[in-house]
Amino acid sequence: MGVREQGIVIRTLGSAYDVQGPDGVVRCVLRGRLRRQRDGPQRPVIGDHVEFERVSPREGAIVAILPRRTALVRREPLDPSRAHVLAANLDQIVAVFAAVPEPDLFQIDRYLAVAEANHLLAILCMNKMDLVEDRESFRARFAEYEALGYPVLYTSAVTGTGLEALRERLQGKITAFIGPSGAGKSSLLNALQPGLALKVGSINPRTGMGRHTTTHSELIPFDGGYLADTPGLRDIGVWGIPPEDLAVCFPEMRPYLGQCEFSDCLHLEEPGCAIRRAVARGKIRRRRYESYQRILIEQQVAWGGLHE
Ligand SMILES: Nc1nc2c(ncn2[C@@H]2O[C@H](COP(=O)(O)OP(=O)(O)OP(=O)(O)O)[C@@H](O)[C@H]2O)c(=O)[nH]1
Ligand SMILES: [Mg+2]
Ligand SMILES: [Zn+2]
Repeated sequence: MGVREQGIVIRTLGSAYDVQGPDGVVRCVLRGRLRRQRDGPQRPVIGDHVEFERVSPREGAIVAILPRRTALVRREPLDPSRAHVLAANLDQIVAVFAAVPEPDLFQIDRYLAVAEANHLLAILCMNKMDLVEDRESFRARFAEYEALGYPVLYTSAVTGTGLEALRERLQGKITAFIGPSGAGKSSLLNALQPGLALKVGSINPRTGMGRHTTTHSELIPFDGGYLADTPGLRDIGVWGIPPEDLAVCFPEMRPYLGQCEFSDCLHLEEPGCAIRRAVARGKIRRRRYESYQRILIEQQVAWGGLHE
């Protein structure tokens, strides 16, 4: 047995992992038991604190993953009954969307719900503001998220608009940039950290979508913390919380929880539902409630109808 050292996984490269050790980066493979369950929940992800043993000055093997303080987990799109851990030990996420074409609010709600389900702070970032003509009315459409307590930042990686406000939120924190392909996550990181030179992709002119340029997650030391660039997600789903707890992921619903006639109310068709009453009275936005319903239904489909 060699000497065990500790480090943090900063890059995942298929079967290899770059671990920031006490004296620099060590490229590691997985050893033994960890290797056999490489695709399971115990696969190292960026942000993981690990124990490793060196085989040469710059090469080693990960022998253990230390307990995770937090994990950003989403449902696996191809196998919704499985979890996919994107990053460990994060403090917060920045959910990046392109302002043009205008983002789908239901999609934004899903990202926010995933952050809430993982106990992570969420910041919304509307990027490509240089392409927006009427900025004032654009901003007005996202004011509802500020009212819910989510900071909303308006940025341009091209002109530098909003980067100072973004930078302030990142200081000393471990932050993952997540969002659809082509939203400009890598571009924003490049703009924040000159010299970084992360690869940036083109947009498919027909679909307006990105081309999945970033293929590996990476942690970049930044201002006393770390930034994580991540590959664009085709979709994101809430994982790991039972359907009856989904309403907790909607901050505006929390004041009404525990007030429904039935204690196991899912706030759908049940009589005496305090959430639906709040929607009817305009205390909860109908669109957000619809988001709740959609996510709940997806969750139930994913779990094969948990409540049948
Ligand atoms: N006009 C404009 N274009 C931008 C901005 N930010 C990024 N882009 C462009 O959008 C395209 C995609 O940018 P990326 O940074 O690769 O997007 P990404 O979110 O990292 O995409 P994936 O790695 O595929 O997930 C590139 O052509 C960028 O030049 C912006 O603020 N304004
Ligand atoms: Mg990228
Ligand atoms: Zn209810």
